[in-house]
Amino acid sequence: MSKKKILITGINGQDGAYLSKYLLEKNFDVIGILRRSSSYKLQRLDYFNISDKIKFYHSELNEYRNIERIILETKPAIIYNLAAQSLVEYSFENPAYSFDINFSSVLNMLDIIVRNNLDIKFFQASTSEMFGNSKLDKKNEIARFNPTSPYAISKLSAHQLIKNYRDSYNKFFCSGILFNHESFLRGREFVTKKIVNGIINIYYNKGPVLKLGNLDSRRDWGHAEDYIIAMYKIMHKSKLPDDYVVATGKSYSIRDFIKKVCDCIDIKIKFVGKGLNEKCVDTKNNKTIIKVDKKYFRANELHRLKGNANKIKKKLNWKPTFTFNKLVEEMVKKEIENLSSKNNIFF
Ligand code: NAP
Ligand code: G4F
Repeated sequence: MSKKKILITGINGQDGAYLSKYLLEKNFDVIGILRRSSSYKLQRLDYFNISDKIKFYHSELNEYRNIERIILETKPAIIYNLAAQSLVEYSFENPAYSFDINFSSVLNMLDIIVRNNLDIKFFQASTSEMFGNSKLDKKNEIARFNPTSPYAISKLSAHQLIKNYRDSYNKFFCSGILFNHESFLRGREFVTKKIVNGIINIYYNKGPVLKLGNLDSRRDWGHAEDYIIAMYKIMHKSKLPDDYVVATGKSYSIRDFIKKVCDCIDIKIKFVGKGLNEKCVDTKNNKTIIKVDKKYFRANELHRLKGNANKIKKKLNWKPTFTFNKLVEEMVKKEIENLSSKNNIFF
C-alpha cells in the first residue's frame, strides 16, 4: 500500500523539523516546501538526521502558480501550513510583506484546493497573538480577539478565512491556536533562545553583554515537541474539522525565564535599576550580564498571555508533557552541548 503523503510548508523551521520527524516515524511520506536561498537551510532537519528522507520542492509561499503546481503534482492528503513571517517585531517594519505571506498565501492555498475540487485537509498554524491584550486571564477558543501587531492581524485574517472556507465549502480545514512553544531548535531572534544562547555565551565564550527589551511581559511557554503532537491529533484524530487552543495554562515573565536559565548553570543574579536603566548583575563579581535596550521594545506590546486548553484535552486527549522548568533545563543543556561541540549548529 502506498504511504499517505503529507505536505509541510515551513518544513525547515522549528515546528517543521519536529513535525517531519514525528510523521516520518509514523511512516508517512513527507514532502516539504523550502524557499530558494544562497545559504544552507536544512540544519534543523539534519539535527534529526531526516533531510534525506524528505522530498523537497522550492517556492516562496506567495508564488501562486508555483504553489498550485506543487499541490497538483503531489496531491497530498494533508497540508500543514507552518510557513510564516513569524517574527512579531518585524511585522511592524514590514506589514505588507507579513500580510502577503501570512494571509494572502493562505487564501491562495485554500482557493487552489477548492477551485480544483481537491480532497485535501488543511492545518493552519494560528497564534495566541490574535487575543492581544484583554482582562480575561486564560484564553479559550471563544475568547475575544484584540490583536496588537500587524503579525497578529494577518494571522487573525487567515484564521477567520479557514473558518469561512470550512463552513462555505464543507472542507476539513482546521486551526491550532498555538501559544508560544520553544525548544533548542528555536530561532535566536525569539526571546527564549536569545536568552539561553546569550547567557551561555557569556559564561563559556566570554560573549558580550546581552541586550533585551521588555522584561515584564509574560508568556505561556510550552515545548514544540508537545505542540506538533497537538497538530497531529487535530488533523488525524478529530472526527470533525475544528479549531483548538494549544497551551500549558501557566505563564511566566521574561525575568522569570532569565532567573531559571541562571539557576540551571548555578549563577546567582540580581536585577538592579528600573525601566531602561534596569540591569541584571552576577552577584559573585558584580559584572553586568544583561542590559535593557530601547531598541528591543515594540511599537505596541502584548503584555501577558495564558491559554485554556481544556477543549483539546477533553476532545483529543492531548496534554503538555513539558513543564516550564523542564523546558528551560532542556534548552540550556542542549545549548551547552552544542556550543562545546566541534560541529556546532547555528540557527
Ligand atoms: P519558524 O521557525 O520561524 O519557521 C518559519 C518557517 O516559515 C521557516 O521554514 C521559513 O523559512 C518559512 N518561511 C518564512 N517566510 C517564507 C516565505 N516567504 N516562503 C516560504 N517559506 C517561508 O516558525 P515556527 O516556530 O516553526 O512556527 C511555525 C508556525 O507556527 C508559524 O506559522 C508561526 O507563525 C506559527 N506559530 C508559532 C508559535 C511559536 O511559538 N513557535 C506560536 C504560534 C504560532 P526560512 O528558513 O527560509 O525563513
Ligand atoms: O520571543 P518573542 O519574540 O515571541 P512573541 O512575540 O510572543 O511571538 C512568538 O509567539 C507567538 C505566539 O504567541 C507566535 F505567533 C510568533 O510567531 C512567535 O513565535 O517575544 C516574547 C516576549 C515579547 O513580549 C517581547 O517584547 O519577549 C519580549 N522581549 C523582550 N526582549 C523580546 C526581547 N523579544 C525578542 N524577540 N527579543 C528581545 O530582545
